Amino acid sequence: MKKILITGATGQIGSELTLALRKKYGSTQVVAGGHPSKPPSDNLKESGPFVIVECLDIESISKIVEEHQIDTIYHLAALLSANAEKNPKLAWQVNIQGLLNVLDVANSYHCAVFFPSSIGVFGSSTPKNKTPQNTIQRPSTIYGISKLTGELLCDYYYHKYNVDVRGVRFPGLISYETLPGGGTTDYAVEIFYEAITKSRYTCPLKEDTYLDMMYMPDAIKAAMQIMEVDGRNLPQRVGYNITAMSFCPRELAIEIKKWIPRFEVEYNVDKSKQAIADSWPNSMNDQVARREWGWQPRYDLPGMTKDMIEKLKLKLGNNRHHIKML
Ligand code: AKB
Repeated sequence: MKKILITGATGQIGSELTLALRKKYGSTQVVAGGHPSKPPSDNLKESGPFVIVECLDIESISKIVEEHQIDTIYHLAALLSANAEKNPKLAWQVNIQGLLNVLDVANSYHCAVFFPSSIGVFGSSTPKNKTPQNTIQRPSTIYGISKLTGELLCDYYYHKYNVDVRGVRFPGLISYETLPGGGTTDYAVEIFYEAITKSRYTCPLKEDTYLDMMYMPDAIKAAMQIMEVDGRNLPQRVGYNITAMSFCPRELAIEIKKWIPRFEVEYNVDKSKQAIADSWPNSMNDQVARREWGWQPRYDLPGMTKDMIEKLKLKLGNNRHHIKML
């Protein structure tokens, strides 16, 4: 039976992954680890063990792993791309030193590790369309540099110490439970909140900026699935390209308008976010993940949009008089 620790459990992925893992393995088997700066929701705290984990303090991680007899760590704590650009040194500390600490603890206590990488590992010299699994990687953002270094560190710990590290390159993630924070792809979540509450949205990216995206249920499925397959079938191990859809803000707005006809988008480009988005692929090729461990997304753009609007409508309650009946 797995005993799991999740770092960054109060974040966008962690808050949903914790509940999904508790449903599968039992609530006492999954320890949610949060940072003091981001308190847990009632649901997260009440559905199983919650601890404060400070990833920059290796003792804090070891203590929890030992006390709870952890054998698997989902290491989600990280700074996202736009925030990382504002504070590159902190991003390096959190994203690299934090990962090194987790890998060292995993090595000492024989834990498996899940490492979430990102489309950010690619840069402007990478082929932009259907970006292959293995290709040119010269990221120009500190976030991308930290994620690419993270992938290499994971490879190193696997080959040198046999630490069972696995991971994927997530695209932008869209969800209704917990807001993302400080990412370049956050617009694809914010747009739904604003569409429902105000029927208007001011987008920080140009209307024709294509990026890979994924609905959270698919991201959770990927994170759970890759940790369950036989490791001998994972020659790539970390940094698997995975994607579910590629769209630009204009196409997302058209899809939302099908449900909220009065919805309007204007564009006020944030230069820093646009530069980051322009350096990332338009779309990734995820054939290697499909072939090696059976990766298969469920949600496309229309399916995700319909579900997001249905779920957010329930969550946000009142302000939904402009929404066409689903
Ligand atoms: C970000 O925008 O920084 C993240 C990512 C694509 O890794 N959502």
